[in-house]
Parts: sequence; structure tokens; C-alpha cells
Amino acid sequence: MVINTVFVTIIGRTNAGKSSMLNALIGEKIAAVTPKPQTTRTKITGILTKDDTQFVFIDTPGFHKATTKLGKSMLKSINDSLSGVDLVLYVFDVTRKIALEDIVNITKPVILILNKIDLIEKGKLLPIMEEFAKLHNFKTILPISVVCNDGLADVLDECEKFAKETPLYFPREKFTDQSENMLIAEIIREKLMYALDDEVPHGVAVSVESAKEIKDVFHIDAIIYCERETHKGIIIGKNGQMLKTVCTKARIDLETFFNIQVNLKCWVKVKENWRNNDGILHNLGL
Ligand SMILES: Nc1nc2c(ncn2[C@@H]2O[C@H](COP(=O)(O)OP(=O)(O)OP(=O)(O)O)[C@@H](O)[C@H]2O)c(=O)[nH]1
Ligand SMILES: [Mg+2]
Repeated sequence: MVINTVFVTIIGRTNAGKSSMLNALIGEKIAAVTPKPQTTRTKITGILTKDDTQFVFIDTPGFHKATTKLGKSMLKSINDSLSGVDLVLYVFDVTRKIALEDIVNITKPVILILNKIDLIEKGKLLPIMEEFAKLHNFKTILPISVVCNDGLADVLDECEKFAKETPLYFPREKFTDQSENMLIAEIIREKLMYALDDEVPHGVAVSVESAKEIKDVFHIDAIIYCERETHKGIIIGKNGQMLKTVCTKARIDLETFFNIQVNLKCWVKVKENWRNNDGILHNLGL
């Protein structure tokens, strides 16, 4: 079967709204979204098939200064995501100071996505667009607001222009390359990152040990890794309250996502310095 396909990578500073945009474009929550920096840790592919066009979007970790092996592997995955794609969406948070050093070397066509326009006065947009236009030869500049669902159709329209006739790469109903366990872990990690403060969220990782459906209930066992005993105490909380809240929030999302009753059990384990441990990073798919 022949179809038009476009491979699109989504890059930009941390917290610009890349994962929010991916989820909104494909209409499924596959990537964690939080107000904290460095939420996304690896490449996540989201697929949307609309009529005769298949959009393959690759969400990436945000640009940041890497200090751990995890950080370095995050930066590498941005570079890896650039090979073999037809188009790059560079997502920029319009409330931030204009800077573009991250993309000067990209030879692929780049569309600039100015996100979070709900947060600025209308009059401020045009000068920002003019300033960016001087910095790079963008194919086009699209102002959007993911939270207000404003401009997302334009993003799809512009991406479609770069689609080429190909065989069907993914079944029409497929919307991600993530395994079921990875999707579950991402939902739990999102709730943890929301709940935790300071440096703790960046030191947590989630591994789903088992997930099986028995008599219309989805039983999930997960391990939450953290880097210190003190962090373990924070994650569990007084009388286990913190962990309970996180698990309840994750369970509600999981039940919506999988449309089945969920029984979620989480254990917290300390693995010192796991962000610099190749073996653990490998096991976590990072
Ligand atoms: N006001 C507003 N907030 C937004 C918009 N889009 C995303 N956000 C918020 O911005 C924050 C970061 O969003 P993410 O989607 O996690 O950003 P990201 O670029 O994937 O971040 P990293 O994975 O850390 O690189 C979240 O709190 C979002 O809710 C928008 O259009 N308007
Ligand atoms: Mg992200």
C-alpha cells in the first residue's frame, strides 16, 4: 500500500512545550509533560495517520547543559533524531529571550514554532517573528498555543507539504513506537516529577516490572529508582502519603489511557548515581 509520509523531528530548549505539542498533534498522551526542565529523556515517536498522509513525529529531550551520562545520552538522542527526517520543528517558548545557537548547523528544512502565545500580548508577536527571521532561513514561522489548541492544524498543514510517497511504514491505528511498559513508566514518572521539588525529580526513574490483565483488572508493578536514602524518604512521604498521592494520580491516568481498571503497586529503591551507570541507563532504555 502506498501513502504519503513525512518524518518530522521536534527539537528545542527544555520546557518549550515539545512534548505537549506531540501529544496534542497525535491526540494521545504518550510523552510526559511537566513544568520542570528536562522532562523528556529519550526520543519518543508519535504517529498520526490522516487520510492519505502518515505523520511520524519524533519528540526529543530539550537542549541543556549535560553533566551526567544520562544528560549526554539525552543530547545524543537530539542529534540522532535529526538523521533521516524530512523536516525539523524548532519549538520556542515566546516568553523566553530570543536565542538560536542550537540550530545553526542544521541543514534540513526548519519550521519555527513559536509556542505559548497565550502568555504574551498580541502586539509583541510580530517583532519576535521579525527578529527570528533574521537569524535563520526558516521555511515558515508558526505562532501557536498548545494549551489553547491554537494553530495546531497549521502545523499539520505545513508538515504535510514535506510528505513523500512511500510504502505504509506503520499500521494506520498505531500512534507510537513506545512499548506498553514504557508508556506506563512515563505516566508514573510524570506524576512523580510534578510532585517532587528541587533536584529530586531529575534523579528518579521508573521501571515497570510487570503488567498483566487478570479478570478485567490491569495489575501493574513498578519500581521507582532514586539516588539517595533521603530522596527515598521524600518520595514515600510522611506515612506514605506522597507515594500514595502519586500512585493514585498515575492510576487515574492509566485507567483512562487503557480504559480498564488498574491496580498499581510502586516500590521505591535507591540506586546511587544511576544517572552515570551505563548498565542501569541501558536497562531503563536510556
Ligand atoms: N501557557 C502555556 N503553557 C504551555 C504551552 N505548551 C506547553 N506549556 C507548558 O509548558 C511546560 C513544559 O511543557 P513540556 O511539553 O513538558 O515541554 P518540553 O519542551 O517537552 O520540555 P522537556 O521535555 O523538558 O524538554 C508544561 O508546564 C506545559 O503545560 C502553551 O501553549 N501555553
Ligand atoms: Mg518533553
